[in-house]
Amino acid sequence: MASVEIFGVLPSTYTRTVVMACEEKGVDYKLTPAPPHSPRAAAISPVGRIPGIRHGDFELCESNAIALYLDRVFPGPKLIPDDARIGALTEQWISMVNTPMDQALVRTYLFSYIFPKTADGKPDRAAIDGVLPTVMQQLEVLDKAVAKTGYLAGDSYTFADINLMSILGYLTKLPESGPAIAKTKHLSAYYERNAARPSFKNTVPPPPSEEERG
Ligand SMILES: N[C@@H](CCC(=O)N[C@@H](CS)C(=O)NCC(=O)O)C(=O)O
Repeated sequence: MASVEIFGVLPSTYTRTVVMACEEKGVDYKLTPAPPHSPRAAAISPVGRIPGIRHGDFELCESNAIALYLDRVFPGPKLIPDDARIGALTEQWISMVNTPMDQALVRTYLFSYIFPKTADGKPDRAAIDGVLPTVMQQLEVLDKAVAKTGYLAGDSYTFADINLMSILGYLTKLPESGPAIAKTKHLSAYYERNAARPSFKNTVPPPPSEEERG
């Protein structure tokens, strides 16, 4: 039996981060499909969000809390380094990506393509055009952030990078953000290098279905 059972679906960026975290640490895991608000998701997350995990008799939701737990329970490379400054910088980038950036890059830009609310089901052009300046500005911020060491925090691959890679996996394929990332000085090399990691290659999601909408 797998040590950690993950409830979620791979097209969910947050679920993928937890699966990648297990891969990076060498934790034996099993992914049990559970869309948001399904009974399994709701049994672990009080707000029905994914991912959730079960480890023995312990259940936990929220990707960042799960990463912290995996670090404290399992050996393997640290997802959130112990060093005070590097650990805090890791948390800083997780928060920044998960709040303003997730809102613009994922909930608005990506979702306007994959889950448009338009009458004809076509990408929501108005929403895309409206958020594009913010998308471009955030990509510039990220380009600068990885310029120095090739990582978001310190000089190793942390949960902050895992968290961002999950989103870049989508953005590199969209018509405006893809070419914009390709033109960046540092972010494009960062993406290519980290996309070659087994944890990324082993977790490429299938296209999301409507019920997996986050
Ligand atoms: N803060 C949560 C966010 C999880 C989250 O938003 N997951 C999405 C799927 S990627 C979801 O369950 N969405 C359903 C909803 O927004 O109600 C985490 O870090 O795990």
